[in-house]
Amino acid sequence: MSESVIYTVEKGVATLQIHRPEVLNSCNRALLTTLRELLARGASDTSVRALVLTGTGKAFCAGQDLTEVIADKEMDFNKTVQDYYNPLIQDIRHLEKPVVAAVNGVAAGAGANIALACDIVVAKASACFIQAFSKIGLVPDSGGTYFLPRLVGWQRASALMMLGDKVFAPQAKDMGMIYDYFPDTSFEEEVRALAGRLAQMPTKGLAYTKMLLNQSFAHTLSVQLAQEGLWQAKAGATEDYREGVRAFLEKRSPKFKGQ
Ligand code: T3D
Repeated sequence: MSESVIYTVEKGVATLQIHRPEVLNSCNRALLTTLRELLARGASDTSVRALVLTGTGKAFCAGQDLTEVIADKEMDFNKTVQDYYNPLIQDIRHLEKPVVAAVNGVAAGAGANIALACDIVVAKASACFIQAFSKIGLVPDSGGTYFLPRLVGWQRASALMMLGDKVFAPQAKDMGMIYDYFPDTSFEEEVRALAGRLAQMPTKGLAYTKMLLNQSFAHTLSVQLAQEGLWQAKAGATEDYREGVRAFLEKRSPKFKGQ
């Protein structure tokens, strides 16, 4: 496992910090492999009930490490995307726990789109998002052409992807690209509070909500209504649901266990 991701667990929250600050946390294959291994660790650790993906230093992630691309003259772009980026995005979307992207600085190229694949995206006020691909003649990947138009609408997505303009966190929030942003000075504290809150919630119910959202845009209303019934049956069979109702009737705060 490469040392380019720092993994810590505290109070039910696993934090994955992308750690190649000298190259703005850009991704090489070793880093992408490690990220997947650590997401799997967080997924299987029953003490972990929420995950945070963030970066060290001044960047969240500057996308693909361009020196790796240049160094490898035989590089097969499709294979890199299929073998490294796509599985990472699928892992995030299918991980049965909430994944928060805590965007601590610039998020460019695949770095921006990895963030957008997460369940809740928050950012430092000074952080920015750049669909940098067009500036080097590439197309957006890592789910960018899927998530961005769904988040901000076709026209904005199209312009951002073609122009590669920098979008700072307040503007990103205004256009619905991210959920919220926090002052730089209190960012870590706010992220801890948000993730800590998620880690106390009914984990299975959140996972089932995520699965429903994953399918939402591909379904008709009637199919999605039917799916809601099926997932509601699973949620209604959890211990946390029983605790939630008991706590409501007893007029006390629930103590969810993620079961
Ligand atoms: O198979 C495939 O490869 C396809 C997959 C593609 C996925 C992609 O993500 S393609 C898009 C790749 N990313 C980019 O094009 C972004 C490149 N970086 C930038 O445009 C800028 O660095 C930023 C706008 C992100 C930040 O600018 P700034 O001025 O704050 O920092 P900087 O001075 O440009 O960068 C600081 C250092 O990080 C610098 O190194 P140095 O000069 O101090 O030795 C720079 O070269 C390095 N760095 C930044 N981004 C990358 C990088 N090194 C390698 N790869 C990078 N992506």
